[in-house]
Amino acid sequence: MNNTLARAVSVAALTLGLVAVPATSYAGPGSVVTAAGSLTVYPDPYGDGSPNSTEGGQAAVLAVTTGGKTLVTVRVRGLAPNREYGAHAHVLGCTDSQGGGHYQNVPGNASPTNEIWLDFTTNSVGSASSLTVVDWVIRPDGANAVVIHDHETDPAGTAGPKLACLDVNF
Ligand SMILES: [Cu+2]
Repeated sequence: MNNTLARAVSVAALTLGLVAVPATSYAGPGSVVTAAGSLTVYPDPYGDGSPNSTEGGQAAVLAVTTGGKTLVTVRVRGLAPNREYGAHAHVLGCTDSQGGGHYQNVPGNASPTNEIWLDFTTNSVGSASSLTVVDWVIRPDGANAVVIHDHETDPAGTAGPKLACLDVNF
């Protein structure tokens, strides 16, 4: 692991609460984007009136770009316990076409190396975190949200209905 990536991982560890050091001790190169707050929860995601398990949930996202790579972490809480969700970086903001489509480095190819996939499984109290690193940098204003989906992402890049969203100015 090179120095810049190691630094990015240490920032991620801080954000995930794994290391008890003030985040202000970070002073590395590259760009850092953070976002946190209550999820924008989409009404009736299944179209049949069944409940949305993300109601009342919160999320925090960290994106670190350094050395031509991008590291993204998401933390969630207040979701259903012991449950798998899909999550990705999306092109549009939460209230604009529910985030639109997935951000893709090379348009037209859905994969975890060409998109930012952040699937997670909640613990017994409905919290989770996930992390991904891709070998490219997000284009300016190219991605504007993290969207949480009903189930884990399949190889074709689909993950079921959109349940909730956090605006992130990647
Ligand atoms: Cu998605």
